[in-house]
Amino acid sequence: MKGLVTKSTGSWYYVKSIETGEIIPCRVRGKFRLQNYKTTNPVAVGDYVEIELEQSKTEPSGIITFIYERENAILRKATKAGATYQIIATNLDGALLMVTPQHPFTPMGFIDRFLVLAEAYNVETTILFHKCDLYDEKDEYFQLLYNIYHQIGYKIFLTSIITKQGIEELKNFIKNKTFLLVGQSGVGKSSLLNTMDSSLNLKTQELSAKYLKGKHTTTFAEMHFLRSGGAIIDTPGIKELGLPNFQKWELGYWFREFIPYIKNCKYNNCTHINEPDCAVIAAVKNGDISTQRYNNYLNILLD
Ligand SMILES: Nc1nc2c(ncn2[C@@H]2O[C@H](COP(=O)(O)OP(=O)(O)OP(=O)(O)O)[C@@H](O)[C@H]2O)c(=O)[nH]1
Ligand SMILES: [Zn+2]
Repeated sequence: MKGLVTKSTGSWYYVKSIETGEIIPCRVRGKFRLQNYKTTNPVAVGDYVEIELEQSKTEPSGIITFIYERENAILRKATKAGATYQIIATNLDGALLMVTPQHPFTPMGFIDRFLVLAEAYNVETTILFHKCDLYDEKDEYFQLLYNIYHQIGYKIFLTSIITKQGIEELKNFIKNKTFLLVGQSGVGKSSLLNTMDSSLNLKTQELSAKYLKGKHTTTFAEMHFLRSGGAIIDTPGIKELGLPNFQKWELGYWFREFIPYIKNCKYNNCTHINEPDCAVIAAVKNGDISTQRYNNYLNILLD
């Protein structure tokens, strides 16, 4: 029976039957696990799988026997040094990165790290400037971020659950697609989902001491189906995003506005740090590439 993995809790996977829509808790066969030794989880939310129902049980449950080929996957390093990865989600049409210039402040470093991760896995990111009821369009930091990311071609929505700005447009955008939803703890992920579909009834946290301590109300990645169509994979308050291991010269290709310049660098393995005749550095100097983006490039490169 074919199904879609909608939630994982470590050892159990919740699989939605394609035919009936029923959700069946499933386990993975031990042997199967070993074949995927490089990742901590063999199956992830977003995977299409074949399952066998277990007849003996009174409660329906199943065993995952096969994973269909993935169109894409976003992984993160399970440990900082190690070569083990955790699959966050698979088969994505895109990612929605929630950003709040304030309450909480979203550092540009956080934004760029996620954008690089998504570029590395070939997943298109759309940026949501959320809680837009809390700042006006003249807010300096908002303007800085908006101008930078708009100019380099990221699609942007301004959203608010208070004024409902952007909500209908976003629902239309999501229709028939599956997106990963990402943002710092307290940015409003659960609230936004509840506003797009009140039947979801997700737990939210009030912006209080609770969030200042960095507690998370969400713990496991889970796919939510919106009544208006499409699906969102909510992620546990992702604190750290380990990038995949990469060659130094590769990173520039994940800063999309660097790409047209890279071919004009003198060395074809240029890392754009201090090489002679580097076209990227020249573009930063004459203002064609944002200094902030370039600094974040260096931060990631020299991590
Ligand atoms: N003013 C304003 N507040 C919002 C908006 N969206 C969410 N909030 C508030 O922001 C706080 C955090 O929202 P949550 O939805 O719990 O945030 P979260 O991203 O799911 O947080 P984690 O579960 O920790 O990852 C809550 O107090 C919400 O009421 C908005 O558009 N405007
Ligand atoms: Zn260069």
